[in-house]
Amino acid sequence: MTILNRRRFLQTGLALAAATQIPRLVLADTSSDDLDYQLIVEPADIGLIEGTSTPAWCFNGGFPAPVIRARQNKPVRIEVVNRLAEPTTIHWHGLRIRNDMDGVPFLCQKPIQPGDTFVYEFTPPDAGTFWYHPHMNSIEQLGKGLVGILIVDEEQDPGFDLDLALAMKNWHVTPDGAFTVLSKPREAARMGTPGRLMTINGEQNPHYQVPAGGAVRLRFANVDNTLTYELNCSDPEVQILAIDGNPLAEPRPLAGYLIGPGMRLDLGLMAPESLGEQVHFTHRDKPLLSLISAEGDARAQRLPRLPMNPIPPPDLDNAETLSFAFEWDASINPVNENGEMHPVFWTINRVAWQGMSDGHIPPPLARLERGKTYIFSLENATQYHHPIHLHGHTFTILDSDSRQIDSYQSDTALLGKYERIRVAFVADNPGRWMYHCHVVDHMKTGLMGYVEVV
Ligand SMILES: [Cu+2]
Repeated sequence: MTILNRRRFLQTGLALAAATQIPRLVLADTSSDDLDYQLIVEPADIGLIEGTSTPAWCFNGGFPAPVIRARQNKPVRIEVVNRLAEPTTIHWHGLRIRNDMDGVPFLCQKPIQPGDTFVYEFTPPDAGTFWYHPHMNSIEQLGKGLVGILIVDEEQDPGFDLDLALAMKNWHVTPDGAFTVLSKPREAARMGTPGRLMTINGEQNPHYQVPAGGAVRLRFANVDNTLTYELNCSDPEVQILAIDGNPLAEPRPLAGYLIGPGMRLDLGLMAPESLGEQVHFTHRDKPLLSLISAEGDARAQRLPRLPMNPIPPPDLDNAETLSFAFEWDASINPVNENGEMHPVFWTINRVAWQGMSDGHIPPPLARLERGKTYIFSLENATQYHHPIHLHGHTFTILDSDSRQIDSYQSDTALLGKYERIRVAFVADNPGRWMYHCHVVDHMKTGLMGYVEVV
């Protein structure tokens, strides 16, 4: 058995494992003090299906993208080099950082032009599982592979024996590895255009070795454009430790949890004691990945607990409620400056997002007073799921009109069919913050806007 040392895993672990297609033991990296990264955004041929090649767009020439590891309350500096033939920006999903580092073109920064570089520098206040992706031409840039996991390590190592980052993506490719159409209007008007090749870290149903009897942390991140995963596990003892980056006060059972696009789930489990025993994860009836108990260094006696993040508690007694209705309306199909029809299907409070450009930024959906608590009442007036994401803030999910929700903290609220969910947060981060559905087909056909904190 190969045991990679911690630093070597950070640099090569996932790429090496993907290339050799063998079961592997990967160790947690919680000791890194090298917090500077360079991300090169570039076209690269990758092998998703054996014997074929897919003309993807990648970070640093491969998939999965480098797992960025930052540390809570420590600055991190990431240089982005754009080697695409079109502009891009990078957004750090779920991080409560300064507005000018949030990576939204025109609203927060100028687009990074082909050949140009931009340095992002921020200090994450919260520990947990986050992710990064462009915020331009999202159907194509995310759909072709520009998605990566960002981990913010706790100030004190919680003490897992193994820590696995798991990027969930359903690729729009044929059996020959060629891309199919990433977005079809007919599908964009419904649940979004689904991919066909279900992968974890770019592999179909991978098998990972875990240290027998060890405490394992699994960081699932749904980096897909469209699909909501329904996650189940063969081990009934598996626990949800954190949702969307934020630890729970008490762990919860997994029980078919729904992970919408943009969302994350940290699970904890004790690996089986007997060598060779397997644990399986599925999406509905489809296999996602398996764990195999192997010899390894298992020191933890039980599942470690995670410290809560310092999210400011909402002041519900003095909160202002704002209502947002997410609706379907295909009657508006504006023509762009080139005379092309741009399909629009979705609206927020009857307004469809028309996009931004240099010198043209539409008005905000709401202006929020800095320091004040807001309750957003999110109403899904459609039969399709919408994972509604707010940038720059972490909200508390309060309740739903159609199911029991135990309150938790999140940046993305998954609205089910005709469901209304209320979320609350302190508008403490000044700037203009995107507020949109994370089904990329929906956000690109109207379901997007922003709020301004002043
Ligand atoms: Cu949506």
